[in-house]
Amino acid sequence: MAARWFHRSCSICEASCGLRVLADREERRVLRIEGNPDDPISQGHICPKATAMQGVFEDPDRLKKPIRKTASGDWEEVSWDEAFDYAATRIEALQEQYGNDTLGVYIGNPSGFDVGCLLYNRFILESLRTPRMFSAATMDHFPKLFTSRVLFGKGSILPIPDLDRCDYFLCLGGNPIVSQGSIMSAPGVRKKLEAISERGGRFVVVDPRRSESAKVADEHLFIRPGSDAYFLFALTNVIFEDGLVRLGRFEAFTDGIDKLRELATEFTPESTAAATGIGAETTRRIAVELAAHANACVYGRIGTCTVEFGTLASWLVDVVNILLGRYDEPGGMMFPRPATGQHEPGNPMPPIAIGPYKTAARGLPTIDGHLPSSAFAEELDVAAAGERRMRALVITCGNPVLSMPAGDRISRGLEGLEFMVAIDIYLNETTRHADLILPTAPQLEHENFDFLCQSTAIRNHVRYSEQVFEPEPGEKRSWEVYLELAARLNGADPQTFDEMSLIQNATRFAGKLGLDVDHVIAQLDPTPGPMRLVELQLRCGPYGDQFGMNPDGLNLEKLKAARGAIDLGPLESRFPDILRTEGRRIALTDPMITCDIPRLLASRPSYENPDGLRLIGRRQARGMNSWLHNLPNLAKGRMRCTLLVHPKDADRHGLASGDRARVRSRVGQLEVDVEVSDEMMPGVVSLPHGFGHGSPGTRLGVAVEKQPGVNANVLTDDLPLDVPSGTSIANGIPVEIEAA
Ligand SMILES: Nc1nc2c(c(=O)[nH]1)N[C@H]1C(S)=C(S)[C@@H](COP(=O)(O)OP(=O)(O)OC[C@H]3O[C@@H](n4cnc5c(=O)[nH]c(N)nc54)[C@H](O)[C@@H]3O)O[C@H]1N2
Ligand SMILES: Nc1nc2c(c(=O)[nH]1)N[C@H]1C(S)=C(S)[C@@H](COP(=O)(O)OP(=O)(O)OC[C@H]3O[C@@H](n4cnc5c(=O)[nH]c(N)nc54)[C@H](O)[C@@H]3O)O[C@H]1N2
Ligand code: SF4
Ligand SMILES: [Mo]
Repeated sequence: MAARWFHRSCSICEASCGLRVLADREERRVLRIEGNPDDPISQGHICPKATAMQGVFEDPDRLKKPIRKTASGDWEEVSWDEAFDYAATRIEALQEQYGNDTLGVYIGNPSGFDVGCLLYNRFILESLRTPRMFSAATMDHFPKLFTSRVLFGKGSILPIPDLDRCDYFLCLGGNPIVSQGSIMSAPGVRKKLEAISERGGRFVVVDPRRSESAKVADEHLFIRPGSDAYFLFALTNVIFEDGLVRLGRFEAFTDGIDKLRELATEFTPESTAAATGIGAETTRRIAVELAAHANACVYGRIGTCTVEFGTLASWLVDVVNILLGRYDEPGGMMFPRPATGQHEPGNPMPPIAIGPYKTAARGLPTIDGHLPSSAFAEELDVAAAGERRMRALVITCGNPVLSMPAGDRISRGLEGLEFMVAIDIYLNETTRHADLILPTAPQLEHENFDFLCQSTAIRNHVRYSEQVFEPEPGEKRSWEVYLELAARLNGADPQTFDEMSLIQNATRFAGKLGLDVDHVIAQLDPTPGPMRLVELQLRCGPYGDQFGMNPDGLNLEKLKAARGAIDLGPLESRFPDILRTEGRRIALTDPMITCDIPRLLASRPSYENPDGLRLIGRRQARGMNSWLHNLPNLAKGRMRCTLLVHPKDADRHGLASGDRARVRSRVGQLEVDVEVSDEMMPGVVSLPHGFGHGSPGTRLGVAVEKQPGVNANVLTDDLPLDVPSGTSIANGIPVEIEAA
């Protein structure tokens, strides 16, 4: 058969661009990958990382069969049957001996881009029977989930900038030009940002580095890392003092405004200027500009989350938008309507569960089921966690050695485990410590559905991804691995397990519409796997055909026939109907958040000290966290893992571009090449994360040769936390530098 075009999305980042892939199935060759010009959402946009879809598929280093570590430390291929048996037997034995929580689980970022992982991870989580659950979220957007959970009742009800209609975009701690947008799925984001100014609006970036986004903005303000909460509080203060509050519809269901006014009195533009580095006049002007623009939105990302006051900063983003009447209104921050029905009106959710499980070393509680990633290293460490330490671990789609705080301590800790399984496609810095690696088929070898970005997209849409190639003989898709491992742990048969879940889901979804469950199941494609669950949710969802009750509605057949996204229109107002709080009210000053204000006040002097250096991160256009450096196409070019230092700081420390610097934090040190750059705010240095690829025993030939770099997270202190949410602090780490 000749080659043909396949339509699917790029599942590397949140933009989820629509692609078309020219491939010869029989030859198992990709001939071309390009942006799908007919996709109504991404309109042909792609970035260099789209080639990773092919690169990963072809990478000779990618794992295809389960491998087990031998007594001599080598790897041997084993059958899936042996692999699942080995995993289940060891996990059960260790849990029997030490208790269920001796097993830890870590879920990494790529699992969010695979509908198989998303819809089947509950099988694994339930079967592993342990509360010791870690994920990349607490090194990422957890403060934002936390504030949405408190204010709106559900973590996934996230405010998304209505980028196409806003006339003022205040972006704090995000660099969408490089990240391609996060908690803001907006393929082709550069054009959308440029369009704001072109239509007479204003784009303002607040960032300790003159980032790629700052360079296309109308205005850039340097801010001292970690200090956004002071700046946002000062904006709040001006909004009250100048009488700019305009609650609009929210007045009817928002509580705590008077209390908020009182809380903001401590944070004037003058009293916060020394901490933020932003002059009082500028803060006042920004507040007035925000209020003067009819369609302003305030947006915060990584730089407002993984910082000392991540929860307060994320909350204050909510506060400012709400006070100015910019939530849930066209042109402001809006709330998507997923076609699979996650954000339809429903009963109130119980408050955030703090605990009951607590870590062994520090007694840190689970927060809505998540343990802080900063506790990961110490929970592996016998000196810190003692007898209750983790002795076994399941990691899926994650590389905590490079992505979590105190990476070198994690590496040592993993070495001490009695048993570790990694569900991963590479033998890398983390998985080399495993006893067993279970690979999953790469994206081109399975269908997909852009599930998560339905909650983050700037326009409502759905997109189906066609499978390009069959998995190779012996390869399994992620959902099959999850399901079969779970079944083995339960002594059950995977098919029965899967059918049970289908019936449960069908009962829930069909029940809401008053449909007969058997009738619904009979109409679904019987092929097992995540797509029949997607079909069920889609058809029962807000745009669905409701199994015949709404014949013009969506179903999987129509979605497949679209060969790209189906545009479901601009975001629309959804509040208060979708609130999942008690009485559908927003408690703006919930103590779960405001309890951290005294800490913010107490810390102010530490931000006012201009002498110390603080370290921040830096994402890169040709990488995705730690895992695309092994693709020749993306790894080529000069070494990217460099330390950016402002000329004044470089002078002070006797450093010039090309020199080696030693960087030291409370927990670690490393040596790295320096690049002197006035992009940096004085007093701030920047190092990208996700590098550090030279460890023995990995199988990442290209990464080690072309972009080895150093592991920035060796410097990330695992002790301090954003207290309410337990999120790690990856930005604003106090460091010292010297010539190496
Ligand atoms: N210092 C610092 N640290 C950070 C950050 C920062 O800004 N600064 N950012 C944080 C953020 S936002 C995130 S999301 C985390 C990411 O942290 P992680 O999710 O732990 O790390 P990744 O680098 O994304 O690693 C992804 C892993 O998944 C594997 N993988 C890729 N595709 C597949 C697949 O299809 N199937 C399977 N089974 N495995 C796959 C890769 O081989 C790799 O091992 O890092 C965090 N760490
Ligand atoms: N090419 C590429 N794209 C990616 C990724 C990648 O690794 N590479 N990773 C993906 C992932 S997992 C995520 S979560 C998203 C993240 O998406 P973004 O948050 O948009 O990406 P970052 O580049 O981390 O942007 C953070 C910005 O915050 C700034 N900053 C640091 N500290 C502070 C601070 O205290 N205050 C303020 N105001 N700013 C600060 C940094 O200088 C940086 O410019 O990107 C995703 N997209
Ligand atoms: S922007 Fe993201 S989704 Fe789009 S092609 Fe690049 S990596 Fe893929
Ligand atoms: Mo992330």
